[in-house]
Amino acid sequence: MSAFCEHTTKQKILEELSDFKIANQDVRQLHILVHGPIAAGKSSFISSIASVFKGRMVQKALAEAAECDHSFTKKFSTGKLRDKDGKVLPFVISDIMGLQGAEAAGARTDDLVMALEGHLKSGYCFNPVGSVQKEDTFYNSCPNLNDKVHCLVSVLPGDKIGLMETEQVHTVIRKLREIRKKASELKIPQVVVMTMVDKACPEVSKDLKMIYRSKKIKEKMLECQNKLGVPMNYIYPVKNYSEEGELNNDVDTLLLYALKNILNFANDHVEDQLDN
Ligand SMILES: Nc1nc2c(ncn2[C@@H]2O[C@H](COP(=O)(O)OP(=O)(O)O)[C@@H](O)[C@H]2O)c(=O)[nH]1
Ligand SMILES: [Mg+2]
Repeated sequence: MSAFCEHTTKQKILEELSDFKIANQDVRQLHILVHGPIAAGKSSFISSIASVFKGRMVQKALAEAAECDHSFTKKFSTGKLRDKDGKVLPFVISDIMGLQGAEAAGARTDDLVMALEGHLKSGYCFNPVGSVQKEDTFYNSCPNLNDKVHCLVSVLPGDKIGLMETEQVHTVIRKLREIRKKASELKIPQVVVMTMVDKACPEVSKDLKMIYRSKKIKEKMLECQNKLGVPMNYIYPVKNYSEEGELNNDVDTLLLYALKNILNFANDHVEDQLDN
């Protein structure tokens, strides 16, 4: 199934999600961790999701990871999301600073692994030079299921994937694969959200409903599959809100379709923990 069929209209997904029940009482909110290269559209994805639920545009800066005291670093933040009636949504999405091509720049893979395991508290400042220490105020020494990550989302830019084969790109991809490997060991479900579909294909830019018919988009999704080893059916193409002044049904539908699947996988994961 895909977005834009009769079962997956925006309204149907919103109704489904308004009845959403977390499958494990130990979990207050499902925790989605978003990672990926710098400028892949991670912050935009979070603010776009926030906008869909608010029913109006939410500024990216509000949804984005706050700056730390020292420049260039970002805080690990897991802000609450609310719907248009102010009700807190049953999930949080963590925003982190992007992975960079240089070995010692951007978020550190060991910090991301700490985040997966629930050791990073919201407010932790990423430090490209060293990872979190046990003495740090923002280190959680005994995380419970609620603190852990329940689904890992790799955000990749559809317009750039496969174009640049530089050393930096290889380093970013290697970091992404390392984190995915760790997530697999922890049995955390994983998906890819492929952004910038409007930039990757002019036809899709004109009409988002063309997304599953576009050869270019299919090619880019295959690239994602090959680069990261994620099967095609776990790759969700989306267009984030970037310059729009108001919401658009097709944009919302694609975003909601990706989110619905992410939440179902996260819920399966916490349900599996019931038996442990
Ligand atoms: N055209 C288009 N622009 C996007 C999309 N997603 C993000 N952007 C723009 O790409 C730039 C980087 O996005 P941002 O969310 O800051 O990336 P981050 O570094 O991964 O958090 C911003 O100027 C966004 O407005 C998209 O799907 N389509
Ligand atoms: Mg960002």
